[in-house]
Amino acid sequence: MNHDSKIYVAGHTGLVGSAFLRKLQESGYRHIVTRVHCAVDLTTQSAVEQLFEQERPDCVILAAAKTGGIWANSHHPADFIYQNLAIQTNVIDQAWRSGVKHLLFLGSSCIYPRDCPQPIREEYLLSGPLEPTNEAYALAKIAGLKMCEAYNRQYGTRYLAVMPCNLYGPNDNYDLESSHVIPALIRKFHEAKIAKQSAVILWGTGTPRREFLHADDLAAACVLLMQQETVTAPLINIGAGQDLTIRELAELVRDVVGFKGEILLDTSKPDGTPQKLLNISKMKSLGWEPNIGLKAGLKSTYDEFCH
Ligand code: GFB
Repeated sequence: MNHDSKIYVAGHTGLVGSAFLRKLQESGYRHIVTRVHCAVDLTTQSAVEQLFEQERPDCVILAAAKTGGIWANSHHPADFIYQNLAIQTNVIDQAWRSGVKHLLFLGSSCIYPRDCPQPIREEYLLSGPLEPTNEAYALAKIAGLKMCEAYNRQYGTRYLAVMPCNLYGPNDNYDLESSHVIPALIRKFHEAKIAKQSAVILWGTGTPRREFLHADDLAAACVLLMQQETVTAPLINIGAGQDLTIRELAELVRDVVGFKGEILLDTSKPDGTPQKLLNISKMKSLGWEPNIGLKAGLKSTYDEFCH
């Protein structure tokens, strides 16, 4: 990938895709192609075919996906498996058909078995059962990774599949039913502060551990990967290198927002997987490391939420 490459960023309005746009523009990439969802429905094969015929990109960043937090995943598994399989199948296959050599597919750390050893190495893929709350989404993402591997093997493409830990940052989804935990907590603590409530309710036991990376750190890692053509093994973990409990996260968000009340637990809500800390030594061996600490990242994300 060079500065003259035509790069199609699928999903550019979301948390991850918008971070890619910022990073690519700041790094001097001039030919970026995007389409809003209402212009091209990526679940429709003919629409994707037409887009590739019109634009003929050199590289593709596949950040378009049906995503959501624990509640959305466990209540809408059909949407998660169908939409993700359709989007990625259409985009990956059409990329190959139109001669795209470089593609980067965004997966998720939930592809790994629920109870695998920590920190999770890439080799642990398919070594045990998945976490039930997000099995449908995880299976779609595993299929996307396997599709990249298969096209590389059969057609000599260089399609990479990165597996990030939980992400946060600008342009996240703040809907309390479908969001991930960080945007949910920012919103809950903010609204509780404004309404002078005495407590905020946290789902689950607060004991699960999660690893959080700012979307800008993810985009920087991925652009580096796309530039380093020596990397050919498609599966690569990208994470912060450390995790914390949901209770500790809630205390951090409470402090950032400036809420003075209590944190209560709703243990009727699911915890999900107990821990999913990624081993990021492959990515670090390329000279990358995360730059945005969790507290600083939460502060800037809260500022963006307020404006
Ligand atoms: O971020 P989250 O929804 O997703 O939840 P997962 C992380 C943890 O935070 C869970 C707890 O243990 C939740 O029970 N939590 C506490 C809350 N309060 C809240 C709240 O108000 N909202 C939310 N959403 N959670 C998703 C997967 O798993 O993460 C996807 O379902 C994907 O497949 C994604 O991998 C990154 O980390 O549990």
